[in-house]
This record gives sequence, structure tokens and C-alpha cells, in this order.
Amino acid sequence: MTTFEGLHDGKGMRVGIVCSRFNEFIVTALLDGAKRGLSAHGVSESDVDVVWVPGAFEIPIATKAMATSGRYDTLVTLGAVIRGETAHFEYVAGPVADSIAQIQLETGMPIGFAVLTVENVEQAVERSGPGAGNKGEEAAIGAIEMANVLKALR
Ligand code: INI
Repeated sequence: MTTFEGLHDGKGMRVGIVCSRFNEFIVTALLDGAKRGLSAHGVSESDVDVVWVPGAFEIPIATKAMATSGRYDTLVTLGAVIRGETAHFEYVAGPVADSIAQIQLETGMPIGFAVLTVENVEQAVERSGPGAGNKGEEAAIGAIEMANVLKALR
């Protein structure tokens, strides 16, 4: 029996992060978490690019451009869609998640997903704090693991 497991070793990995500016204070906290996770697992700051887009709806097109650029080993997407703030929550949140899943399958690029979809600002703050449970940090570490497991499978 052979077991394939991706290590959380990001040494030498080039990472692209897509951030949406809507609810910027939350996304900045997710970005801090993602940077923490990458650095703790060996990714050098000079190997990380951060791209800002206006809102979560614009994340997929920027992510696809990065996924097909040949410049990255893995990507991370960060955003915050808050139900209390928009009548079109469903029209933004669902398509973004579906599109990111689709881009992974079309391009073979692993993409960490921390586009929060929450009921209110309090829930967004809980998931983007400086301690454990920062979803940006979790997505970044997951992105490293997936890059390694896909490399092993290929
Ligand atoms: N974008 C977000 O990232 N989060 C939101 O909660 C949000 N709300 O509430 O509407 C939001 N809307 C903007 C959207 O992502 C696009 O940027 C906009 O529609 C322009 O295309």
C-alpha cells in the first residue's frame, strides 16, 4: 500500500494571494494570517505576490489569470461576504466558491479558499483573528499541503 500525504513544507514555493478590498479590515486580517502560515512553513516573503481586487465577485478572474501564468505553485483566495450587508449575498458567495473549485479542476492549480461567507461582522472577526482559527492562515497551510500532495501524485 502506498500512502500519499502532502507535507506542510513550503520551502522554495511561489505563492499568489488574491485579496478582495470589500470589507478590507477583515481581509487584511485574513492576509496577516495567511502570511503567518506561509512564513511558519518555510515560504520566503520574496516568493509571495499579493493581488488586490475590488470585491469577492472579482476574485475568480484574477485567480484564473494567476493560475495560468505559470508563476505559482499554489494560490490562496481571501475575501469576506457578509449576509447582513447585501441582498445579493447568494449571488456573490455561491458563484465565487463554485468558480474557484472549477478553476482548480480546469488548471490543476491548488487554491486555498478563505472567502468567508458569514451572517454578520462579528462572525467575520472571529474567523480572522490573530490567534488560532484565522481562516486565511488555515487556507495558506492547506494550499501548501495540496501543492505537495499534487506534486507527489504527478
Ligand atoms: N463583495 C464582497 O467581497 N463582500 C460583500 O459582502 C459584498 N457585498 O456585500 O455586496 C461584495 N460586493 C461587491 C462585489 O463583490 C463586486 O465587487 C461588485 O458587485 C462589483 O462587481
